[in-house]
Amino acid sequence: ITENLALPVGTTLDRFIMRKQEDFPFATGELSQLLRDIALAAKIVNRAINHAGLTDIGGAYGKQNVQGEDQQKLDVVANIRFIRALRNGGEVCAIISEEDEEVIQTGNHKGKYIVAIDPLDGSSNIDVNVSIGTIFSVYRRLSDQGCEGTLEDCLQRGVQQVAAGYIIYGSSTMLVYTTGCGVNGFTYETSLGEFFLSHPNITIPTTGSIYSINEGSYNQFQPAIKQYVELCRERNYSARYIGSLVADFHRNMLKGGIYMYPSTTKAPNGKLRLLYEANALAFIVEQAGGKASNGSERIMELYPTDLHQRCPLYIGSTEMVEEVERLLASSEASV
Ligand code: P6P
Repeated sequence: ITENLALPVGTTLDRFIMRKQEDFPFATGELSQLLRDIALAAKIVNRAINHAGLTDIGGAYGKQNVQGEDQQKLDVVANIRFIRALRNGGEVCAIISEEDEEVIQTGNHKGKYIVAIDPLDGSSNIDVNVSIGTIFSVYRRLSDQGCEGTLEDCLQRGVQQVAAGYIIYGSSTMLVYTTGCGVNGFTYETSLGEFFLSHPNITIPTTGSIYSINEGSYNQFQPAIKQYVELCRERNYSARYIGSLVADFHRNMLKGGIYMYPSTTKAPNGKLRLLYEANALAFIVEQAGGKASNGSERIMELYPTDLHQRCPLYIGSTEMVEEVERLLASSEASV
């Protein structure tokens, strides 16, 4: 497919999707419609987040999700909004959500696609007005149309993704996504209710001087990770850790850097989930020229066995991720 044709900054998301669809001669428009459905839900969630301080929609919901984490009211609202938009859009037969233990069947048995989504990551930051995000992956179903989505449809490797993206609800709200032909960022203009192309062809610098990791867990890190953190300090890198994956990831995408959520003694497989966090960001970062690893393997080649499985995540500028992989490998070798 032709490389990313330069479209003028300021193109609306709708026009951009339509234009890109023309590049795929056999496209029939379902994926385009799915992306529009996600953008619609993003606008609705954005409005709820912006009013959180003024309505009773902030704070804890009073229940825990499948991860045992306290659900925030906005977690529940975001989950409902994205599921409803995807169900009504008709293109998706099944959804995996961080907020639901089981696969969510949409009833769209003719739907060609599966979506894995973290509807609102970092939501504990809402009440303190820190940027948060939505992360999503799109897969083509493996099973025949005409029936429910299967577990096999949902447990696909990241290399099978047909699209992935995130929405960052920050100082401005942006939708950043890829369909495998580069990464493009759209900024939301609330007065018009439109996303406009603002960051065409995002590429991540091959190296950087920003490292994102929760150094509060330093004593739980493997020796190689402690060694890498020491190196960052010696090199006077900037430590930037917001506690909100999408916000840290987005900054590192634009400026260069590495985000790390390693295996710790408390969380041997790390904290982040493969299906609706690591794989989506891995697809995006690779399309932007970066790298995503679990420390020894490419994230997108990991074989999922559980909807909510976790994996260590090292993601960002290629040279930085590769240095961590080398340190981990030599530490393994010396054991
Ligand atoms: P910790 C938020 O809960 C999240 O999933 C990511 O957004 C964030 O980077 C990470 O967890 C923070 O986890 O253990 O450092 O507080």
